[in-house]
Amino acid sequence: MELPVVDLSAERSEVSKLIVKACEEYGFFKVVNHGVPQDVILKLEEQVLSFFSLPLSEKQRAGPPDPLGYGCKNIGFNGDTGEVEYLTLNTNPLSIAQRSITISNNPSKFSSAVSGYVQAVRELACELLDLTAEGLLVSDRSLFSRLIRDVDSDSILRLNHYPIQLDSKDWDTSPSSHANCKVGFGAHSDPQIFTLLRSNDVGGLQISIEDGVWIPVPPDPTAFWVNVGDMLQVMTNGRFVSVRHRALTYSRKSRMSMAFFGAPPLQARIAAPPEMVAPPNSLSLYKPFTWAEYKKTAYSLRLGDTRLDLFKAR
Ligand code: GA4
Repeated sequence: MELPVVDLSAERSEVSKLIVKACEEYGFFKVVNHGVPQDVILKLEEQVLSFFSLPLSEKQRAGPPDPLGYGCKNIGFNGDTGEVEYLTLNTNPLSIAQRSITISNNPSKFSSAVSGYVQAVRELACELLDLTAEGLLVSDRSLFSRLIRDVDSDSILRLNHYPIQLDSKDWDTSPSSHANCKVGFGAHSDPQIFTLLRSNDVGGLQISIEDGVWIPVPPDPTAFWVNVGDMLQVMTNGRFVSVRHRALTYSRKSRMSMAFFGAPPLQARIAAPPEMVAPPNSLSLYKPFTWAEYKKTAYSLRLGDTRLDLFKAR
């Protein structure tokens, strides 16, 4: 199956239409010619690889995932697990600088690699959200991106490492064979607005459009994959659907991914703008709520639970 590809160097109105179509049909698309410099990506990748190659006790200096910090196998607070280790960081520059002290022996180098990446990827997320608003004919074109640009935005960066499976010597490495695969990160949708994901050249990511049918996403280290999150589903009054996805480990090579989760400030009220609640769908599907309320609910549930149902208007 061909997954949608958005070429950001194409004509603006075409791009905005393509994004809307992709978000309606898949809640997912690939972005090429995205403008994030390769050296910004590689600088972070180098730092992340050296972090994950540290002994466990040194990685644990970053603190337990509460939810920010270093985690290994345990996901969230309600018993979910996976074949993954990760580092989750707040994207605020001061917080990055402070955390870096516990993460790296060269904190200023680590901090500058993370900040440079976050700045470039946040900019890309905002550009994509402005194009989304244009494609949806939402009159306030920066309605979505403003939430992520806000100094109090609760956006986070998650660095994932899916280690090689030591018992995988006779595994089939072709992506179509999942005979020996394990779940790296189980099926879920992202709670935030938009997720921008970049990985090394190792596959494992899958998305699901139809219940129980998983589509493998081929790796492309030069591109970004974008997921619609729960908040964008709410703000488009259900026109976009937050995509269910998961990561499997079936390769002899380890997979490394970096995900930027663009989120609103904690106190922001989340609701669809009038254009999205126009006839013939004049009813708002969801009750109004704050991002803090939604996040709290997400953390009280399991990874794969459909939290949006709890916020339905009726
Ligand atoms: C999924 C998307 C992001 O990775 C994340 C995850 C978070 C965590 O790992 O701490 C959650 C998960 C994610 C959704 C439901 C809750 C919260 C684990 C979990 C069981 C950082 C996020 O924001 O939500």
